[in-house]
Amino acid sequence: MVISRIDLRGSLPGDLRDVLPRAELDVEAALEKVRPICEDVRHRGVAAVRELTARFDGVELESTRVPAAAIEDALNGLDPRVREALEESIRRARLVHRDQRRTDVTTRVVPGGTVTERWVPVERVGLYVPGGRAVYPSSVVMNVVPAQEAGVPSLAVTSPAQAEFGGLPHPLILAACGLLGVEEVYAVGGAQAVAMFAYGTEECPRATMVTGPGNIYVAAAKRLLKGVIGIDSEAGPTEIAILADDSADPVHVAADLISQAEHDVIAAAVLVTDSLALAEAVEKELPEQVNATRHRERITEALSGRQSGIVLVSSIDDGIEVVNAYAAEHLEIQTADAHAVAARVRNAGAIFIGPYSPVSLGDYLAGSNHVLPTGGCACHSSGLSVQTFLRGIHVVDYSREALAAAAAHVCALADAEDLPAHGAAIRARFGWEIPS
Ligand code: HSO
Ligand code: ZN
Repeated sequence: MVISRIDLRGSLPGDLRDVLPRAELDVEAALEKVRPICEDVRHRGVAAVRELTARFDGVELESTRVPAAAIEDALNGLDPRVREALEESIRRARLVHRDQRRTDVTTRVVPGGTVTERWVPVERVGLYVPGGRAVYPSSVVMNVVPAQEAGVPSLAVTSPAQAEFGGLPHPLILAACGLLGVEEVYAVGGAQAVAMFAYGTEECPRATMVTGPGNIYVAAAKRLLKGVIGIDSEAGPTEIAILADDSADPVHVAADLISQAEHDVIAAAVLVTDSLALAEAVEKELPEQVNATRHRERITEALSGRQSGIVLVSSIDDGIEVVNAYAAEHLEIQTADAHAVAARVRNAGAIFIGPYSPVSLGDYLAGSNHVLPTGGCACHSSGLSVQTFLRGIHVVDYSREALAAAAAHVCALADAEDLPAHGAAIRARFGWEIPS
């Protein structure tokens, strides 16, 4: 296992993004494949969804909706240890997400003139949960909790039908739905699931928004149908960056890099350090830990891929510049003064401070959300939150006097933009005069 080294000691290049490792995902190429699928669901509804499920998942669905009894059974069959952990994960996530709720704010702009920003949840959310290799009940928690705390009135989950589970989604997914009180679940995956939510079928009412990670076809369908339906940000392969100095423990650093490389052969693990000794110790530690772990092939490929590497810098100041340019999904700070260093980070999906806040904690139990911007999108986007499911509606309320006081300015701007009918809409209320 060889992780590459990028030596940026000396001066940093002008555009750091050119030299930093990063995977590229070609969603565009999948668009042509998903277009006919989405059209089919649009025109033929549930019949198309059933046919596509038979073709792609090898399951003949009687109904696309999962019966309540199946959710109940999954819950009853859930390992008590996992149940307890999921319950605690839900409890902590609720604590954090409940505090994100915003209150309506009314601003008195002028006497008799107010603007209120009213926060209103979207009507109905469809949540996509992947099946196959990545079965993540924790992601069900991370998507459902913010939607529920936002007050979304209607919430449905969909996950691919699995032949090995009698044509139902994976039982862990169903059990997580049961624990979260989600009763509307579908056994539909792929692009057809996104189309099902976007257009609605005889069995599934259309949704206003679809969220959740998925494979490249799910991402392509979301891109294609954006506008027909609201989407969250596109989730790319997971990333961890660690900014560390010689105070960091190489055993922890290696373990944390490996933990996220475990997700996918295209997952990214990047260590940024000013300590050659730490870099060397981590290089030595990585193969030892990788060899001892179950998914060693996948991890080896991820760590030796061009998206991963150890970046050597001459100071932690330079390291901060590097991690800000990289804008990692997850950023760990393992330096002597970790809080002060973290305070200077401007771009990251989530920041994990010090030796006892590893990303794995955040994946499951910190209370923070693990659906975070990838691929450098952390420089302009945030992770999933209650805010994702809310819209701020401006409510404008002016009295006759307050409108009169604004009339001349409105008319001046309307004239300047050659939109006289805009001004007329004001003057019509005052006998066609501009009140002075
Ligand atoms: N690290 C992933 C989330 C996850 N980890 C789910 C384990 N299960 C992306 O943040
Ligand atoms: Zn993870």
